[in-house]
Amino acid sequence: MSGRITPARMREYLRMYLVMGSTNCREEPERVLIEALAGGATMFQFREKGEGALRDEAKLSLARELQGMCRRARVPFIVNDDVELALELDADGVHIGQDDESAESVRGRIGNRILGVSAHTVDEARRAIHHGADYLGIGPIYPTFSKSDAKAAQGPAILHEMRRSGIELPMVAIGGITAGRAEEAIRAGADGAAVISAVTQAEHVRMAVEEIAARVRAAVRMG
Ligand code: TZP
Ligand code: MG
Repeated sequence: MSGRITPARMREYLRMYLVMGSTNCREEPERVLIEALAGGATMFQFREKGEGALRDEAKLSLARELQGMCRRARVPFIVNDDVELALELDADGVHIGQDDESAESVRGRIGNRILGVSAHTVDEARRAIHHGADYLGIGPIYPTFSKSDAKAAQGPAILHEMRRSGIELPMVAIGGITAGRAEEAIRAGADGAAVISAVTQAEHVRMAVEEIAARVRAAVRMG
């Protein structure tokens, strides 16, 4: 990529952002991702975390596999909190939380790759922007079972608050997002939905992605 991603392109990539690792999946993660890409996932985050998560060679090998699928679908492949892995794979970007390496330092290491930062308050959002974030992950918006150390759900009001406070960077809502809740998150100010369980635990992954993407796009058009 030459130069930083534009906010307009970033917003499009955030519409239906699938986040997952092997521990989130009921079947092989490769199968889940194939179906999700067929359903129109617009970006993918490899988040290999929690009990039973793969490490070292096994993690690298799964990451490579999933990255290849994303490349073929022309969907950006983002690595959660592992700059070394992202650089080794030449990934499209990195996502970090507030307890990870600082945004400033990660930006210095990844050049123009996409940088996503989780933020829970307006102050955290401002700092992330100052340090070079391309998008913000805001949540948990609703209660979640997919993150063991998740903070309390803040509801869609936090998205409103960010926008009211002048935060204009592309924002994705995360935490308990389902097709039924996607519209509310977009109306509150998010540009897209980041989803783990509503996709990975779905009976029909492709249909789940299609439905969330359609609801998000309808809400974006109405906004
Ligand atoms: N960050 C905030 S909530 C969350 C992360 C990674 C988990 C989202 O998972 P789900 O299953 O979509 O609630
Ligand atoms: Mg993290």
